[in-house]
Amino acid sequence: MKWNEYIECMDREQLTKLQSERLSTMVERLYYNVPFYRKQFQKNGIEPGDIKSVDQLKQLPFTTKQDLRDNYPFGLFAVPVADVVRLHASSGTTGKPTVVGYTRKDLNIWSEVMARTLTSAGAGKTDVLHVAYGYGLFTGGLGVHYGAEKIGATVIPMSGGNTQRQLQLMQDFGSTILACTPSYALFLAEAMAEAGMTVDSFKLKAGVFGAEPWTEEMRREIETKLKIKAIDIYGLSEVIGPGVASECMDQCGLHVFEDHFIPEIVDPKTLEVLPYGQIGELVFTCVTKEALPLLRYRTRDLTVLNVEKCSCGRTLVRMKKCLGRSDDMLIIRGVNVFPSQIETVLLEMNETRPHYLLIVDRVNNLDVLEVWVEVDGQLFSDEIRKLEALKKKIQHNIESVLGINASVKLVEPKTIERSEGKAKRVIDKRKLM
Ligand code: DLL
Repeated sequence: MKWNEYIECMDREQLTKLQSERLSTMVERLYYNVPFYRKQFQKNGIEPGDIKSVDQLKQLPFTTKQDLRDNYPFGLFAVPVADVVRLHASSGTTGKPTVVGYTRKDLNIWSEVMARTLTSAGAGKTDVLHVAYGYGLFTGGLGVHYGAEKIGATVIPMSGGNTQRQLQLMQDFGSTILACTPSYALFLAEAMAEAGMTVDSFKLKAGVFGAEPWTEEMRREIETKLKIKAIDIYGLSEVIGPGVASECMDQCGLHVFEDHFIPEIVDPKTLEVLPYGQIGELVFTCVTKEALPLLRYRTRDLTVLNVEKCSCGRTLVRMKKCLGRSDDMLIIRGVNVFPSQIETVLLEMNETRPHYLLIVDRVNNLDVLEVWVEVDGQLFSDEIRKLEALKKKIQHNIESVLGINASVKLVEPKTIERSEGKAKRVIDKRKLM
């Protein structure tokens, strides 16, 4: 089943034409409405009206997370804030979050692409959709929610946490589709077994999992343990949230909703555009959004595009499961974490030395973060109470800035290995790629 067969199976020539028309209008809008882009266009000698086709995308400037940060909070909006009906936010590279805005029309686009996503995972009007993605500034919960309502499914807005209650309601309400991060899906499966519940007492048939990298092995494990079809869904706040690309039931790549978000693959070092089939950094240009239509936004996600028609009949280009990142962002329990954010927290406290190490692991299918920090040797000869207090303070500050729970280990000077080149700040034991 397809939600929008006309678009999803469109002849590519016709699709390119549609993209070109939309891009051309968008460039003109940005020229007049966003000073940041106007300046860039002028610098590159681009006049409104110059861009007429997607082939000219490469003439346009890139946009990065840093640009969003420099224009925090609303500087890149292309409409007055009064026309924005919703804000969401995700982690920035340091203290300030990345803020994204939606007009009413943007929310409609979002529901449309999420309706396509859920339909391609086999969901429909008769399904009961259990949403365990977080509701709030994170785009996961509300993004799935609106798409699910659009297709007429029965939505359970659970949000995260309280695993026992999640399982109980899933069982009582006869949920058929589960929406959460893949690691939480595995955690639920395990909790189910521990609670003595059998998977056959549930009605689950599929899950839409994303927001963090996961492997084919994890997919197999989820599918076996929960007896469902596990569908990979991809998105990022800056582009719209979930609903940028989604697998179909054939599970051979994620269809990019490129009538709204035009993808390119570039070499992350030279920024040169790479042909289909080559691995590189995924870049998106939004051609229909009103509030925050970014041009050539560098996602930092590494993948490959495949333009061959899918066995499901869709002609939309497919991206491979994400293969890694071209920066150091980690995703811990669905939260985007940059090592630099933790560094800022530590340095601002002025009570530790500038040497730290982040150790990320997965225990019982849940991510855990341990932060090792060097402190003055003197502290170790002081009362243990002082050490404990400092540990708690660091933990608290990390939690209040990043919203994640880290366990902190204070260590003596020189415990953390020094490197001659780039400092190694992260040990990720999860093997997600
Ligand atoms: O994670 C949006 C989302 C919510 C997607 C729910 C899917 C489901 P952000 O918090 O802005 O948005 O994080 C975006 O998460 O650049 C990727 O690095 C990573 N990511 C998202 N989906 C996947 C996926 C949401 N399916 C960042 N596989 C992106 C691997 C993913 N990584």
